[in-house]
Amino acid sequence: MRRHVFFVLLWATCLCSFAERRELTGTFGDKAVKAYRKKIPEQAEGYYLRVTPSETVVAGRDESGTFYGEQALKTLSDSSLKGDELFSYLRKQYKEVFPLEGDSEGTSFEIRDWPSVSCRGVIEGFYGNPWSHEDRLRQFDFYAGHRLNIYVYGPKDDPYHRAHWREPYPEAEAKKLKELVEAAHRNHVQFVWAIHPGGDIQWNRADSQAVVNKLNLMYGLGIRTFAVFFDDIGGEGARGEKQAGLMNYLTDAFVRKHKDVQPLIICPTQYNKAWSGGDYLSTLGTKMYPEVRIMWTGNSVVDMIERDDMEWINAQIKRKAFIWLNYPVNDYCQSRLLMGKTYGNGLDIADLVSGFCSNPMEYAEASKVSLCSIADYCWNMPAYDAELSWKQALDELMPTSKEAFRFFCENNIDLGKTGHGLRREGESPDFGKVPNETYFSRLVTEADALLADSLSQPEMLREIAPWVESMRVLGQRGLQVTAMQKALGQQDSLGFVAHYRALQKLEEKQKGIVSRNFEGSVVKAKPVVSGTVVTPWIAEETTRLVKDYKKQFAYGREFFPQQVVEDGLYYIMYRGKYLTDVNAAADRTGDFPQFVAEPDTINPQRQLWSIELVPATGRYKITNAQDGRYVNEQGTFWQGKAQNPFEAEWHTFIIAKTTDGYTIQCGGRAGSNYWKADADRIKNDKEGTAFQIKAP
Ligand code: LOG
Repeated sequence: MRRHVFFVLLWATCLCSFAERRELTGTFGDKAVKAYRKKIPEQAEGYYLRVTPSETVVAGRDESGTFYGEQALKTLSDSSLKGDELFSYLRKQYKEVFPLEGDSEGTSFEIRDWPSVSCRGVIEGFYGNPWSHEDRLRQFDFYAGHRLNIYVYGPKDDPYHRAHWREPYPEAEAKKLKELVEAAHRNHVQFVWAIHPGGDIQWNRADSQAVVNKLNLMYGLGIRTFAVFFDDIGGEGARGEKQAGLMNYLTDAFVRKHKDVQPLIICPTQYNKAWSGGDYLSTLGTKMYPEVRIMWTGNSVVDMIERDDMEWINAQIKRKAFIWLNYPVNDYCQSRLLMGKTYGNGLDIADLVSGFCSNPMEYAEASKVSLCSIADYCWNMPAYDAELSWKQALDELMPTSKEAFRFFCENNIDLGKTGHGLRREGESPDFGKVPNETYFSRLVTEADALLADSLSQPEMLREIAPWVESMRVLGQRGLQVTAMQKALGQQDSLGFVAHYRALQKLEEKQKGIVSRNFEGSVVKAKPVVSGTVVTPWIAEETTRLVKDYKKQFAYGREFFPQQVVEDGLYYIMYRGKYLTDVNAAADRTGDFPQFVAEPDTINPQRQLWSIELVPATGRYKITNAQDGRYVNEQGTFWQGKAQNPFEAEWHTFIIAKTTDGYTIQCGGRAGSNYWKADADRIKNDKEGTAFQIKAP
């Protein structure tokens, strides 16, 4: 019985507080843990952990291993799990778990744990506002808790990193950096300082020496690992053989002159497959000392990494690439926060990388959602579960408003279309599953809940506040749209217009929300929430409702934005000729409308065109009144052909008013060429012609 009470108390309170319990902590080679020598994993940073009612043992392979072991013990001490629940939890979190026999309560176990990737961490490598000193200090504490062990300092907009790389840091800044380096090392985080000289470097002795001088200064601040970046440059600086020469020179003249400096890291100019070509990569591979680590972002700038990709690059560079993952960085999509799951990287690449770093957002706290998962992934790659890791991160980061934060993150997942092509699935997963009105109300109430909880996680809240406010207004807009739907259903034109005007005010308000609106900010951002799901839905539904309304009512028209061309039937004319569906309903491949001089008195519909704003694209669909065929971007009819059904993305046009008529321009997937009158038909051309669009 006494024993029973002991067990319960044991897990209910802190393990370590029990006088009865023997605690052993040490690192391989220490006397204290000698008895467990054989159980300690071989891998660097690994540890052995043993927990029974009467003892705890932490034995690390090295100091970091002991550090991580102690942390694991601390985490587990707070747990109240036992038996199967405890073991299924442990198996998800640690590499090897062994229950210990003879414990009826099921709370005794051994763990052997070690990292999958030896260098795991973060590269502050984005454009925009660099993290603040406090941001970075908080990051290092966080890395310790998540077993991340490397931080690469390379914010593009730190002048002493890039634009003025030759110049020393002013004293005050140098002092801060020194503080950072110490804080990093205390947390078992390697601090790498990067220089970005490629923009204007001269390949001569003086500039090679300028780099050495700067590295020496940084050495004086306590930095022991260095990187040289050549990304996003052209011209002289981009020459592979010169870069390789410099890296070798720095290795000889600097790295090898110090006993405690680690091998260099380079970010090459061709840092992804899409941008590679010629013999640049193989030059680095053969000419640069093999110990120099080479960074790589994958098949493109922003990409997730898979095994085949690693095999390709490693063969080029004759070493294991050091991954620079451009996620969750949002410097190329600043209106979005990337708060979703971190998924898509292969679970079988650990043996092919020399390191794995994430380039985060300039929002240090918000980035932690993804960094938690990067940490899980790098520590125990084969067992990585993106969904589970994401959920754990959310609970950890906003413990007092878990539900609200989860909902917020669910509505800030995708980045929309960008030149880099990455998309993220699963935004606003419940939209359309619950009644819209319920969803919109929830956008408002969860935003309120988060804003009201600004004290518990003030730094996180400060960063996400503009998006939270935007989410709130988005919900309010949604509620107005819902009210417009109802008003239209009830033929209530006064109500409809009143809600429409309220909606417009909210739109203005939302447009006025700005993030990073402080003095000295390098970039400001206009928050967009659920930019892939709810935001476009509201825009489209509004357009659709207004169009419907205009068909039925005259009241309040002045409040709606005027369309360039109101929906209706028109002649499309060029130099007095009518665009005509000469083979109406022929539906032949390649059939096209032609300009005809005479009005068609027998089939006037052939010369009439329905022009209609399509809410989904905000562009116009142009179809013939006689047979409903649409004109495509080539000025040709294809409707009815199975291989080319109408697609708003391709087949809607921007109509703009000019001094002598209207231009008709492609958009979306169809590019940006214009309709050009060419002899008697329309061609697709860089330059457009002005058409007359006239009501009959
Ligand atoms: C930059 C990086 C930037 C990222 C995303 C590398 C190696 N360099 O296109 O500083 O944050 O893409 O915009 C980059 O990725 N250039």
